[in-house]
Amino acid sequence: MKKWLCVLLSVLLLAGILPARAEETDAFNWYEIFVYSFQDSDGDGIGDLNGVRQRLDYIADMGFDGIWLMPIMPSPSYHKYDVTDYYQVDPLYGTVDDLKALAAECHERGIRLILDLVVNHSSSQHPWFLEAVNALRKGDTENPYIDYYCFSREPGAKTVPVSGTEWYYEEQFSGGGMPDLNLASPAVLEEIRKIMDFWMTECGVDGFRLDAVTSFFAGDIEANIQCLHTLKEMAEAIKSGSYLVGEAWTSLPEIARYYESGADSFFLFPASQAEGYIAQVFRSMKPGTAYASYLKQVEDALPDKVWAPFLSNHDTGRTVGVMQARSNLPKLKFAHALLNLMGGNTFTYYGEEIGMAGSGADPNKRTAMYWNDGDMTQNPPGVTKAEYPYPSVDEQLADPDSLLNYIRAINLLKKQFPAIARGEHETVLADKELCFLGREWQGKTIYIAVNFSASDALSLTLPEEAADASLLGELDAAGGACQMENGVLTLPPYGVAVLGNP
Ligand SMILES: [Ca+2]
Ligand SMILES: [Ca+2]
Repeated sequence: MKKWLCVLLSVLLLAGILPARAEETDAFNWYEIFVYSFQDSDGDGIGDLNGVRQRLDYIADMGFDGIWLMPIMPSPSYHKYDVTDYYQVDPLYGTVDDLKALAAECHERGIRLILDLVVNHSSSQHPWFLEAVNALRKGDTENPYIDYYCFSREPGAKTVPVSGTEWYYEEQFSGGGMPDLNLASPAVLEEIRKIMDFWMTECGVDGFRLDAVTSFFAGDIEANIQCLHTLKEMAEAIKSGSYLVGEAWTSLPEIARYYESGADSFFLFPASQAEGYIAQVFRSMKPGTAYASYLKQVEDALPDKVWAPFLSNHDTGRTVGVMQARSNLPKLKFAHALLNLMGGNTFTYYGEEIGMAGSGADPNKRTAMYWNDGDMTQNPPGVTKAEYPYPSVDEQLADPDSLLNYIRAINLLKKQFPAIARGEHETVLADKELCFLGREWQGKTIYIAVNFSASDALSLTLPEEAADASLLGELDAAGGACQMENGVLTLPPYGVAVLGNP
């Protein structure tokens, strides 16, 4: 670049006219996609990578700035959490070139793209495993692939016999088709490094969602943390600013320990599902106090960390059921607001933005995206129930009061005020049905006021530190509007106000 242009750009950056590079690549509104059920591009009825690419304008317009694709590598299963080739795209979904094109078009829209990386186990059809088993059957215990898996001569609680031998192999996830990889093996770690290098360097992806990290070394959290530390170092050496988010399906104190690995984020499981923070807030007699208390617990456990809250994912019941909100649109909207106002990197599972239902058997949680009655994929095998309590994407796009447009407004508000996602949290006031929260970021504080009442407007005199703040944005889940008069803020039922000095 010409020197004068560098100087000009630096001046513009300093003057705040151009966004800083770090902000450009930062993403906090993530969207989880099950490719099979999202969008078909070639008429076979099954979603594919080119289908995702066709929907990028929709995803970007919704204010999502990150995409997590559930597994796309070749696999004998419909869910693809058992990989047979770590360097290919399953032909059902397309090709490696399709993935490259998708990554490039994501980046054109300022969207980061991460892939599901499943390395706790492979498929039992993976050539590594086939060769290892073959060698054991021949009595060739020197074969290097034997060390890729956890073989032993002793049966255990999570072992499967290797037929025709006296050996067993470890398998944390039942069924006989997903042997656990030996992550203590330097050769396996080097394989994982090469796999990450391929997808990030060759294909342009920005990082990975790491599946099942608590099972890496089952029951040994220290070993899991060490392994994740190694993976993060590898990822960072391949691509500076890579993003790794781990699936540690466990308690808050254990999740806090996992951050010692240096991996960027871990999903905040305690916020999700029927017993999680958000659902508990709705059950509480003092929802304002309860919400502030959960936020403080998270902040105290994970200081300066980027947590990754979500309401539902492909393994859990969908939010509309969890919140019992099939005929309570304001409640469903407000649940999504409370999730997003937690800060960090929020993950929204596809279809949540239109209130899709799904519970029970896994396939029922992974049904076809409801774009409109004429434009849907087929459902994955095993679906016994596909329910859509709320209208299609196309109908909700046209309705300013829809759930979809409410979630879009949340995402855009967060992009407008990064302090919501990135700021340091402070509870200024927490009352039975009111919260007044501060978020300090880059030397400025914004305030978030929340009315937890489903039926009543509530007023509060702005606390002293926020006395000069003006209303910058709002979210009204139940209709109505926020009002500011003589330092008194009035919030409609389920109302959220963002205040500060512009
Ligand atoms: Ca297709
Ligand atoms: Ca394991």
